Amino acid sequence: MSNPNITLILAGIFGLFVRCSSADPRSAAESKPNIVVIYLDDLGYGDMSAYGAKSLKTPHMDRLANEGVRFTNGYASSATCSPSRYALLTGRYPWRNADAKILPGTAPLLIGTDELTLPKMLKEQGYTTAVVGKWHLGLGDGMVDWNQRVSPGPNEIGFDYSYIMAATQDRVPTVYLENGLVEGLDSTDPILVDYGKNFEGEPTGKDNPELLRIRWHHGHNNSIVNGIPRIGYMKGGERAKWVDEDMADRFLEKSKSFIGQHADKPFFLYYALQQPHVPRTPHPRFEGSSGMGPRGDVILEADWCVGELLQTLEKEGLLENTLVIFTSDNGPVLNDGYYDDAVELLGSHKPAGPLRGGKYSLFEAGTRVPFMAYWKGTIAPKVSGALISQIDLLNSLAQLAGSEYRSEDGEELLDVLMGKSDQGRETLVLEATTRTALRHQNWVMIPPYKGPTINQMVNIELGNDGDFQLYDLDSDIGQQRNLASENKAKLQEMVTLFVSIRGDRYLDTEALELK
Ligand code: NG6
Ligand code: CA
Repeated sequence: MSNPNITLILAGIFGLFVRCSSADPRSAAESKPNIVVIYLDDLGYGDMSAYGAKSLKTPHMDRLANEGVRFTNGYASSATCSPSRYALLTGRYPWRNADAKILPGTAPLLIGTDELTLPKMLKEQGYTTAVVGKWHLGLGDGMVDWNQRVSPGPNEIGFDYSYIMAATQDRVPTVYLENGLVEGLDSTDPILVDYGKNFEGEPTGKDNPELLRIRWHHGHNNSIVNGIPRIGYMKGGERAKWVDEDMADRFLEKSKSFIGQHADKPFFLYYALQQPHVPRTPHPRFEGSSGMGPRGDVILEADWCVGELLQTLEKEGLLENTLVIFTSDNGPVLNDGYYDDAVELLGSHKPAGPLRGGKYSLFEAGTRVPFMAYWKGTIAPKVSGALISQIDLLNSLAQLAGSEYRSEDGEELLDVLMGKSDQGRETLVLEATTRTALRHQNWVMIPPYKGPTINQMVNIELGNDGDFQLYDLDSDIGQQRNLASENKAKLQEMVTLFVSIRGDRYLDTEALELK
């Protein structure tokens, strides 16, 4: 054995052996389940039949709910979109980031390229990662030239593949970006975007009502694209503009092909559907399908998309090796700025179910949303009352993927997600448009907030009150009985806990002093 060549060869063979065994991150990764997060936009707690809707039938979403774990205390971290998405991807409370508010289409990327993210964590564990759908987390540095590659964006915070709309369906630019490049861009017709002022000679929703096929109710009166007035001004990019009615099919197609291309290795797909956010533009196949107008129709369209996605997983033989999580970024709203009959044709449907409030609200309907975990053959059907937030997904999925990364605010709730434990969170800070409240066990405390009690435009109770509010959700899920003056001891306990989490910045504000 003194021959140095033989020693080298043996060392090489031994090295190969070690690499092929459990130390090889690739082979370890290959046994990991795929992860799909299906994220709806403004779907309410009561919008699915599995959560009690009677006049909407959502069989595909229901399949996830009825054959998986259906959470009754599952929360988005905020009652609006960008903050919830920020928390979903970083595991951090959005109120820690002062910029985590509803973003214009020109906002810079909200997540630092050096921050820990869900896709980054999974990528390190051997996953191929993709986001398809609504982004709304800002792009670039705030001075984006839409005619060049837009960066940093999803690809710079951990996604191998991205196919997104930059902000929302009601905000410009109304184009898709694939890996940072506007799809279908014609260099002779460059895209210009401005949220401050219009481009000379361009029609607007405000001044050109004759060009509109959907009328605006509040806001949404800037540039007109496809006969729909939007938020923000845009010029150029004619060929690249999306067709609103095709958006659902487009996102589905991209998701399916990503799955098809990565069926043999672990993947993470963040499928962020645009429904039922405004403007509600169902494909003609779904027009009139709900009898509830466009809002109901796009929920049925989204349900169909979920069915198609599941069928793709099934066809690829992946259903038994894929954890599917389904949830929504915030609660429901009917009139969110367009005349689309959402209020008029609602009938007896209750988008928030038994909950009070809606999108933008600190009451429960703002953040408590449908939340399900489905994994054929691994997760047994169950209804779980455990308290869980989207903020916990990063840490819980890190447990699943074998990563040691943990975010600051998330908890490790893999067993809860898998239906093996009912020990969810004890405490959760709720957020709505930068206001915060506290849920602890079955109690909710909302500190005093000035400001309107109702947003008259959307007709939603915001949760504001000059006094403290305290609710016992066990006996009063609809938050009808404020127990703050009756149960001072519990109120004090909740305020103390709230301040211990939110820091002492509220301690010296008059509003938070107990009366
Ligand atoms: C609001 C818009 C609303 C919606 C929301 C964002 C107006 C008057 N209202 O400012 O229509 O776009 O922002 O929704 O412009 S979210 O789900 O993306 O948070
Ligand atoms: Ca939303």
